[in-house]
Amino acid sequence: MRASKLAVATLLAMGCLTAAQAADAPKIALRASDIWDDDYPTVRALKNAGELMAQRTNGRITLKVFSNGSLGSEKEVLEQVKTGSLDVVRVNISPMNNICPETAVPALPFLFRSVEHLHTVLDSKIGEEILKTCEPMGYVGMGYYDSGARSIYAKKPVRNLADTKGMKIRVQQSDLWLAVASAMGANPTPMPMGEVYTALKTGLIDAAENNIPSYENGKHFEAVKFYSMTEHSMAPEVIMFSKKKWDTISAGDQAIIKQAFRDSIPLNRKAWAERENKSMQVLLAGGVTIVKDVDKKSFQDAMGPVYAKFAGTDNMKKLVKAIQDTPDTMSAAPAAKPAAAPAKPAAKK
Ligand code: GTR
Repeated sequence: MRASKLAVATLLAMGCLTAAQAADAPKIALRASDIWDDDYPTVRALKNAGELMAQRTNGRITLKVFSNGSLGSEKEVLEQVKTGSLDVVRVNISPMNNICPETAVPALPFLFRSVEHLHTVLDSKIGEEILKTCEPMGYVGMGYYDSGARSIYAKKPVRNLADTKGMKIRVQQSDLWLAVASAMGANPTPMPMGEVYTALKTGLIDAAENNIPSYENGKHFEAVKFYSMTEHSMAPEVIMFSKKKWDTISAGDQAIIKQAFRDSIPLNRKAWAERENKSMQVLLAGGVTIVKDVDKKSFQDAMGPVYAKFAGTDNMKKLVKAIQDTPDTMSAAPAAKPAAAPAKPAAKK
């Protein structure tokens, strides 16, 4: 199929294609997976990326998004992306932790100081460097989407470290998360997101931890009614492209695809902020108690072993320090004085 004159002109202007390449450019029909429904901010953003690709190539490159986990759990679809039977996944960064260890860094407890700090780091070369470490494992990182801060929800309020002692808590399928929950004195049970609702309902687990929209959209609030603002991690979402597929795509088309994902990030961030508010209203109307008087320091002080184990190598230490030294906003970056890094990493939403 031939690209339209406009699309060709855009590609040529972007320096992506030679005229000969543009005339012969192949049709590319990509497939992506997400566990959430069509209204969720990650899915809306993936669809936006697809629209941008299609617009910019006059429909030559398309992206079909399979929502609602119809292609499998995050661990399963990551496997499909590795073998090349699926092109793109949007997952939380945590299921990547055991695949490429540097991805544990942005999931580390109490690392980011604010949403602005998180965005500044992810948009910087640190964010890019972390994604790059996944390429040898078969995943080309397209960028990050928002996921807010994760907090603990249970049948009872959690106000300090003593409250999580012995608690059976669901964690994501990542060694980092086993360590985080163990450092809280809890008994971690790793399982895919799709099994958490039933596990809470049947009492297989006492608690789980996630951001507000996941607690709401997963209907977990119907099973356990106390959401305690531990805000212990801001593990972001990631978009991963199959390296196997990527290597079959021309450099020009790669640039168009990556740019489309990048350009979908603002929509995601806006939709995320709105969704957090909307989900909070649903929770309050659903009888949830939001526990705000949480002694976060008691949790933060317990995370030493997690940092020792997951940020122990020179490279990981360097990444953690670079993140702590990153100012909250880019406009603060040129200041001669480096951002005051907290003695211990602190998370505040
Ligand atoms: C959510 C994330 C999902 C999934 C889930 C989990 O915040 O959006 O992709 O990773 O957490 O805890 O499994």
